Amino acid sequence: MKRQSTPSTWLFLTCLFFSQAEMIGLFSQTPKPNRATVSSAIETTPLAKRKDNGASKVFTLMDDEAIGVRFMGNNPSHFKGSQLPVEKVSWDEAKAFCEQLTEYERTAGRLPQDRAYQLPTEAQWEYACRAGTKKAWNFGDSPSGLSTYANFSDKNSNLQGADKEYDDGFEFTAPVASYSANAWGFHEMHGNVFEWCMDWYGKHTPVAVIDPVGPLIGKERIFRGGSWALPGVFTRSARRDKNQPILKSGFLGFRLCLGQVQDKE
Ligand SMILES: [Ca+2]
Ligand SMILES: [Ca+2]
Repeated sequence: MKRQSTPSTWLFLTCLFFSQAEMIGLFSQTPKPNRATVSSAIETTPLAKRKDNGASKVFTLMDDEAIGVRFMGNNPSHFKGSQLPVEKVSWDEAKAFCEQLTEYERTAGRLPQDRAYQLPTEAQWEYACRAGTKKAWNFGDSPSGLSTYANFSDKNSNLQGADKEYDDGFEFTAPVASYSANAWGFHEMHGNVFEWCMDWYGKHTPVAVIDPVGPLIGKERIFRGGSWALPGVFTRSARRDKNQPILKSGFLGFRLCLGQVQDKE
C-alpha cells in the first residue's frame, strides 16, 4: 500500500531529519544544538492535541512507530528497516529511551522542565486511536475495513488462527504509514506492532475518571493495538493486553508522547 503523509506529519519528519545526526549521538557524545528541534516540531504537529474539555491536559502523540529505530542507536528490532517499527524493546528500555531523550532535549534548551517525552498512558493511547469514535475500530464496527487500516495476521501469515479471508499485504511488520490514517491522522494504531503504554495493568474502575494513569504498583504493563502476529480482533480500539515490563517481542514496540511532567512522573 502507498505511504500516506499529512502536511503536519511531513513537517514533523522533516524537522526530525535535520536533527537526526545529533539525535543518533544521544548515547555516545555531547550533542550540538542546531536549527531544528524535535520538541518544537512536535509542538507544531496538530495531531492528538488533547484539550477537549476543561479538565484534560494537552499531550502530543507521535505518528511514528519507527521512532525508536532511528534514534535508539542500535536498532533492537528483529525486522530491520529504517521505516519499519521498532520492536523487541522492553517496557524498561522504552521508558529509559524516553528519559534520555527528555534529558537530551532539556540540555539542548529545547524542552521546558515541565514537559517530557513519555510513553502514552493507556487512556491517551486509546483517545488518539479512537479519534472521537466509539465503535469497535476507528473505521467502524465492521471488520471489513481491517485490510485497509491494520496489519494483522491475515492471509499472508502462516500463523495459527490467521484471518485468512483478509489481505493486508504484509506477513510481518509493515513500513510506518502503510495503512490509512484515522480521523486525526494516526497510522497503525490498529495493528502492525503492539505499543507499550505507561500504565501498570489494572481493572478499569466502575466510575469514569479523567486522565487516568493506572495503578500505582503492578506486575504487568499495558500494551495496545494488536500486531501482525495476531488476528484482527486484537486490533480493536478497546482491546487491552499486558505482560511483564522485561518482555521483548517482535510484535511489540512503542511510540512517543510529549506531555506534562506531572502527568506521570
Ligand atoms: Ca498482515
Ligand atoms: Ca500499532
